[in-house]
Amino acid sequence: MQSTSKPVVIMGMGKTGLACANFLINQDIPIIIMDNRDSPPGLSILQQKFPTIQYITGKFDSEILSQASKIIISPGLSKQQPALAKAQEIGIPIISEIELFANYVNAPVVAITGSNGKSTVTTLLGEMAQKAGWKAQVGGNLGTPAIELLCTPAPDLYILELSSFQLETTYSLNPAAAVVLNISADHMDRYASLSEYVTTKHSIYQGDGKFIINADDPYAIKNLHLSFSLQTDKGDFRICNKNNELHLAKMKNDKLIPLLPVTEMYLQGSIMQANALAALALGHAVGLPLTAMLEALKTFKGLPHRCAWVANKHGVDFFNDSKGTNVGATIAAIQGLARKSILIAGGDGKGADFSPLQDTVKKYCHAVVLIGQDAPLLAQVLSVPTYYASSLETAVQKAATLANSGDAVLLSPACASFDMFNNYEHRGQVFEDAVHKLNDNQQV
Ligand code: UMA
Ligand code: ADP
Repeated sequence: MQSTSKPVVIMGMGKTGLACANFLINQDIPIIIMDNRDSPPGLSILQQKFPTIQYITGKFDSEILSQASKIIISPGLSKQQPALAKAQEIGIPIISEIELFANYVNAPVVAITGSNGKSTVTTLLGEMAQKAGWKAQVGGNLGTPAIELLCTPAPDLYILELSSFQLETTYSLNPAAAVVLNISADHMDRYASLSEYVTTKHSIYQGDGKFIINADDPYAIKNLHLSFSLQTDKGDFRICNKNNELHLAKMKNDKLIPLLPVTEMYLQGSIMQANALAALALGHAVGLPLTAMLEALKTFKGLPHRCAWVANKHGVDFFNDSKGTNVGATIAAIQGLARKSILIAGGDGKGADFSPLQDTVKKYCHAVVLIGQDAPLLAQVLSVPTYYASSLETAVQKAATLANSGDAVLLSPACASFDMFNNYEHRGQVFEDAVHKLNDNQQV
């Protein structure tokens, strides 16, 4: 990117805005940074670090935006902002932080998107690369902005989790391998239709890398380079039955090669098998050795707040799936447990249609305890007994009284957390604390 006298304008002072400011200032590129909140989270850090740059808070200034050399928009902001209309009209490029990264990166990139499983697959692939002795850096929507990864020497491989928000304004990433893990409705408060969301997800397939699809996903684009499936009769990476034991397997020259009995994976269940097959396909596409990848599957312990076991109280297992922030994730979590459960759900539903939850909840959950702003919308579509709780702590206590020995209590909200908590980690921690606080003598 050439230094110009016109500034790059950064919209948003969250993690992304801060990382972009840092990167561009180090490149001696003039910037202006704005946020429409009065006290955005990154403001004091920025002012301390870069006291001389221009900050605008409390609004987006359309005049300044229309004089930018380019605009870097944070993922939490939509391109449809009225303040961007003039800049769009005169053709000022509006790009994501990932596009900025694409302009500078000089090592291969693996790009991972999907409605669910992104963080898990990104982290797992990172562990596979590490086991193989490769230097890999993981980031993106996972937490560390991609552009921040460029501030240290280039690794052998970048592994990026990408959200649909980031993909909206990413045009030239050209990943060496890319996958859409699965698609179920999410962020319906941002997209006009499911098809707009699906198209945005599919835009990860850009450039000349190896593109991987989930052959079980009805929205998947057909006939790309590689596929994975939980079925035994399709997918380059699939499940097979050898000696009455299920294995992860791959197809090579029309022959099926069993790779690892699924029981040897540290994390069990079909969700994790799908994630493992996706990671194997991505690793294969970039040349990671198979033995190292399989070793990683034997030791990968997963991430917190994803169907994580918390405690057993009087025969009832409590699971924290606070990262279950959409309907698809909650269905997968309930099916993955596959046992009688009390579900705790609710929060900010992001405009979702909750009705796909109905059948799975009816099959496995004998009651649901509801929290948060969209609790009534969930109650409307569920056909099992529902109870309202005013806090997550009281929801845990109620669930404990409803559960019988041998049941599970599952926090999998199908909603974002922002109506009641700072983020999903905060919600998961409050849940875990409430579970640990349940009186061991209390009848459950
Ligand atoms: N915001 C404003 N005004 C502004 C700027 C932001 O109100 O001027 C609001 C946004 O609407 C949003 C919040 O501030 O509610 C944060 O937005 P942001 O774009 O500033 O977020 P960052 O701190 O830069 O974090 C972003 C991702 N956040 C979002 O996409 C909302 C983080 O993903 C990501 O880890 C980080 O960049 C590094 O890449 C979080 C997330 O929730 C985990 N992602 C969504 C998801 O996984 O479902 C997509
Ligand atoms: P993401 O980064 O896409 O949000 P995570 O790996 O953080 O995905 O997992 C989020 C939620 O999705 C968890 O609640 C988990 O139980 C569920 N999940 C993980 N992998 C899958 C998958 N392959 N299919 C459906 N749900 C999944």
